[in-house]
Amino acid sequence: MTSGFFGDIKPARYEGPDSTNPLAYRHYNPDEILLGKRMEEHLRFAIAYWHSFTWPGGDPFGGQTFERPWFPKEGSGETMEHAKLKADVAFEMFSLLGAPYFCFHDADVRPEGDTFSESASRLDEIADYFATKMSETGVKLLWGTANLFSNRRYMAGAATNPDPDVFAYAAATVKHCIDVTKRLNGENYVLWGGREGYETLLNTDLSRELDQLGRFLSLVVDYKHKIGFKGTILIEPKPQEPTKHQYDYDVATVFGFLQKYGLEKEVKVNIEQGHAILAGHSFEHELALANALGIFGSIDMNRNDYQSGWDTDQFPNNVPEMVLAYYQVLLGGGFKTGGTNFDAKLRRQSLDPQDLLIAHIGGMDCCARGLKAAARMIEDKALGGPLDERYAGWKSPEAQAMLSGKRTLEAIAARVVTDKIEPQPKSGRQEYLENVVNRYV
Ligand code: XUL
Ligand code: CO
Repeated sequence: MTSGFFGDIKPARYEGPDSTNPLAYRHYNPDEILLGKRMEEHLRFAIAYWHSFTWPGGDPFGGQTFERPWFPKEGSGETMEHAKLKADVAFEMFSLLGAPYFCFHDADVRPEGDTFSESASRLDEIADYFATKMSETGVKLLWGTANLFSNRRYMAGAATNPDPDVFAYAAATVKHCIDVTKRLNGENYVLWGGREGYETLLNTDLSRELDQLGRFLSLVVDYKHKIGFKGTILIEPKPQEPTKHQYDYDVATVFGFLQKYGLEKEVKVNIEQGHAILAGHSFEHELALANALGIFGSIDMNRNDYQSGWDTDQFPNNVPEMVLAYYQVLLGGGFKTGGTNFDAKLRRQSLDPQDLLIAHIGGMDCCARGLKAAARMIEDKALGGPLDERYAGWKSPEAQAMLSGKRTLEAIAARVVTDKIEPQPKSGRQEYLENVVNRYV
């Protein structure tokens, strides 16, 4: 028995590029093999619970636009019955889409209780409900996380709050959410530092707050090992929203932070497309940097409006950009425990149940197109060949000796004189390479 929310819509199938069926895949073909691996295993799609099932369609100028049978009537609170109906519909959607994973915050899935213990026991009850649905449908948990930003207790931060009681409450919350994530065989645990930042130095001790955040993360890592949680701990960088100065601004900032607290081998990053752009980078820059630093974990896939400068969390639809993103994912060896989580929501006028399906199907298809093109570029060494050529000079024994520390500055200087070295500039061939990429898109 289904909830009936999606009417008689049938599961989305791959129908090939010529299909005009809005509820079919034109590119996402889970069983298609790319670089020796099934497409489903490359992409590891996950659905974000919060945007599709919890967010009511509000914006700063207006409230709820979506009417969902699991939303409480105006003036009344969410009950566990609402939360279970929401779970029923969520799992129906995962199955209709053939999405292998989902992700959730504690606050998305259960009504907040009057006390910490009441909130925790409600989450446990929903986790049991999830466990049954997960075994019925085969849908798995990509990651769990705690919402440490919406409740007013976190307005001045969670781990970085001036009040140690808030630090303790947040620690207890994360401990419980990791327990639940482990119980549901989650493959990662995410920490997005929603309010871990500040508005003004007039009331902020920045150095103390960084130490608090470092301690908090160390506690989380220690606990993970203590309970034998095999998943990856992921930090999700984001600049300037909601606080003016976020401590986890971008990949480079997060790496510096991890190194300072000795955690760079323990924690990886979950990189979100829109957050990368807000930080003044491209998505592929953030991915390439995380690969270079050895901290790449997972991605939140979406897009922002390039004019508004907000984190609008739209569904991705720019294939040329996605090719370059998946190219970096593949170069790094692909996802291990991570995956492609749609941290994306409908526009608030998209009221219909099928809008939810169409949005995800379109996003999954764009990812599949990006991945297919990226895989062909790797097979053909379309960019790898020219790149090898560009750096080929470094293969010479003298160049290797400079790089490995076998030459002093004086020795290098002497050789420039004796060998009469006068470097000859070579073309970077950017336009040629851009044209090469366009052949694959
Ligand atoms: C906020 C954001 C979060 C995290 C999880 O911008 O991306 O939804 O992904 O807390
Ligand atoms: Co995100």
